[in-house]
Amino acid sequence: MSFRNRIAVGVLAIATVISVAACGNGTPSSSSSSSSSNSSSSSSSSSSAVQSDSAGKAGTHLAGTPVAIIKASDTLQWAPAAVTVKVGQIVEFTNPASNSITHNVTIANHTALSTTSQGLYPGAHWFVEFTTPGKYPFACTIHPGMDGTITVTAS
Ligand SMILES: [Cu+2]
Repeated sequence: MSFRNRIAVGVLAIATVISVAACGNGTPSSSSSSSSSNSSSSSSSSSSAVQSDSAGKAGTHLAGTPVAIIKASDTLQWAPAAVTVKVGQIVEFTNPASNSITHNVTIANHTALSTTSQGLYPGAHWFVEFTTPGKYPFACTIHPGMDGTITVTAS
């Protein structure tokens, strides 16, 4: 009688361990596979340091070849100050290494597309790609009057 009870308890205990182990194996493996795909996608975006908002994306590197290059000058101007590109095309801001003044690229109303506090130092590049047509005024906020406009047309 007590021997049978022990067997029953033993079987029950084993069954419980198996079901807990199976459940324990299933949950972490599925969550780790989803979290690893999450971390790989977030690490790839953070390694290229791409910022974005509803109007487009920007960063120190963007995949693709720029179709327009806007240079900052030590005479506190952008050259050219006005460019027209299509949706999906890349605009490059550059401050040639031969310059001595640090500027910044501030896209009006689009903090996410603007340079970080590091600015556009001599030798730096800043790439912007718009996904929404429109007129995008930009400026170097360090130097009043150093501004321009990017016009983005539909592709
Ligand atoms: Cu400037």
